[in-house]
Amino acid sequence: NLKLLSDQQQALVKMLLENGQDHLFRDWPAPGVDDDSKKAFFDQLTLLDSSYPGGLQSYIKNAKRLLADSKASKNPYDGFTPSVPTGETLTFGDENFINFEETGVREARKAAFVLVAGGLGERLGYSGIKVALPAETTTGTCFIQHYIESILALQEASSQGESQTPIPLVIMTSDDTHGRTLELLQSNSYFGMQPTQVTLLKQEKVACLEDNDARLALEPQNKYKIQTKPHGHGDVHSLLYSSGILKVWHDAGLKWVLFFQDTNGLLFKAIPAALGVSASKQYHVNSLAVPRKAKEAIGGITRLTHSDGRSMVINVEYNQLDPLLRASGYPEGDVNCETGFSPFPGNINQLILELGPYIEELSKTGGAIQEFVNPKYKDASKTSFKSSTRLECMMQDYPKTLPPSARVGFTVMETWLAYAPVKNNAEDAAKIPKGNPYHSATSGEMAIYRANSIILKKAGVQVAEPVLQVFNGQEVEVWPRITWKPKWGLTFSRIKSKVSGNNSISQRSTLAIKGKNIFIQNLSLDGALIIDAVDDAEVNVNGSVQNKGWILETVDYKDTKEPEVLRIRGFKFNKTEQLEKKYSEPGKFDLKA
Ligand code: UGB
Repeated sequence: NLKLLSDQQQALVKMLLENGQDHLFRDWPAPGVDDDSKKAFFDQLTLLDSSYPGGLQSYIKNAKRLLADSKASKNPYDGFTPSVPTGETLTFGDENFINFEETGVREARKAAFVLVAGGLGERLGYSGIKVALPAETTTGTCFIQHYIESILALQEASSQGESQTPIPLVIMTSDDTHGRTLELLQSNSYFGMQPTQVTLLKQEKVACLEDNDARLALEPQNKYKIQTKPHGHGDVHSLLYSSGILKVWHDAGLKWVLFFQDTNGLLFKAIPAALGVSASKQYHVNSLAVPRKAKEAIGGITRLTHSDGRSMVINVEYNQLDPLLRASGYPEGDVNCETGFSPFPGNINQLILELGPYIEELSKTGGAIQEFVNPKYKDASKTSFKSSTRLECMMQDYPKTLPPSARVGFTVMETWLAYAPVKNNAEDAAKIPKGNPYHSATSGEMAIYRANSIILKKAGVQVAEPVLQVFNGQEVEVWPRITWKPKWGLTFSRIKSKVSGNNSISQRSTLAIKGKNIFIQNLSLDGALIIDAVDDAEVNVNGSVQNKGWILETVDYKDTKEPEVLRIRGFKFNKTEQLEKKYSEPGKFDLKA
């Protein structure tokens, strides 16, 4: 049979046989039978081999080592002592914050963005891809549109009047998300980006393992197919490296790579300042973080110091942080300190890497990230698994291989400003104890209104206090439904420059600002106001707007008559009455209500 194979495939088979994988070929019929299936099998092997740094041989070797460590209950943090790291803590709107924002905007012309969007979001249980989900339903803007418009706004602001250089965006997809992501972009003209500005890199799954000897697992009903599962968001590093795009960016003079996740509608409010911190502190790695309640299900940024002298600032996943602390002289584990928060800031998986040192590191590692394995054993003997397992890796583990000379820092931002992901379905979110973040579509949308309201308050607008309401069993603050396009309010100083005089917004109001040069001057809003304008139109808004507005109504997540995007958030807007103005021509206009 081997004669039918290419040299590369022959070498692969030989390697597999030498590495304890003969079971893969054991039940094969004679040559001439099932040849198409056999060919497909070799194609799959070739793909698995080429998409893992070091190939399948490395995968099997790493798996054997990690499975042996797991069987021996070896703690990956053995020898490490955790301590609270020091980093930059920012307060929105103060002078320091504004300075960092301005630096960040200038640096953005040397930035590239990488969105990891290969995850299906099992916890959320939404039937579509997560980036297609509306971040808020006042305008219906989906996450990917919001992200792209934010990057375009940064691109414009950073060009400072000169011709704009496109900021590149890479989106990591997977088989689960690739087709639908591409289609969403194409059918919406890339939401205003040039198609060449966007690169989709698809991560491949990795082979499943059926036992402690790292034997690759076959599909139960198909002996010509290896079972595969996602390897995790850590794949982004090897994909970027092998695609060659990092070198292209470096040659083009770029300096920063910003990684972000699929459903955080607040993130870009934190990006300019965080990039400013990276540039000012010359951080090779800057992780964005938020204050974190002890035991909250997000990783904690921790300094780990090894008895051999090694030291690193790294994310420790929440399920490992508590046991690590207990084993290291903190008998109570992960507990809140006098601030009411854990002293270990919460990782929001937003990383800013300096491109030069990043490429240097990846050329040593090929982008391989320290992995872990999490087998579900049948019993305490740990000799067999309930179901097959696989190796996994996380993008935030990148600093683990860095030399001690690397400048690894972090930036803590207020949660209301920076972090409101949509990860949990309604039922699970409702079980989260009050006071802890729900991380649901409900809380994610309400967080956007809260952030925008707080920002406008800080800019001098009288914004009514929120009311508490329960949707899908989750109690949330309901602020006026204020939204704006990123090009209107990219940074606090830009927002302040657009707001003047005496302005007030009542709690039941809706305000959607869809244009760039819309100036809010002496507006009293009690109802709904929607303003759209082309970039060359300058609109001055004043007067009193009073109408029935958009009424917030509850939706039961079990009510299948309602669309899924509304059911998962538990509310919808009854658009009863609004003042809606659209300015499609350039010029100077007064909107006098
Ligand atoms: N993702 C991929 O692109 N590929 C994959 O194979 C898997 C995921 P989850 P997770 O912000 O609260 C992370 O599933 O992994 C993308 C951090 O590890 O939403 O449970 C996926 O599309 C944790 O430290 O999160 O937890 C999504 O965009 C904490 O910070 C992203 O990766 C936590 O996020 C994250 O995937 C958090």
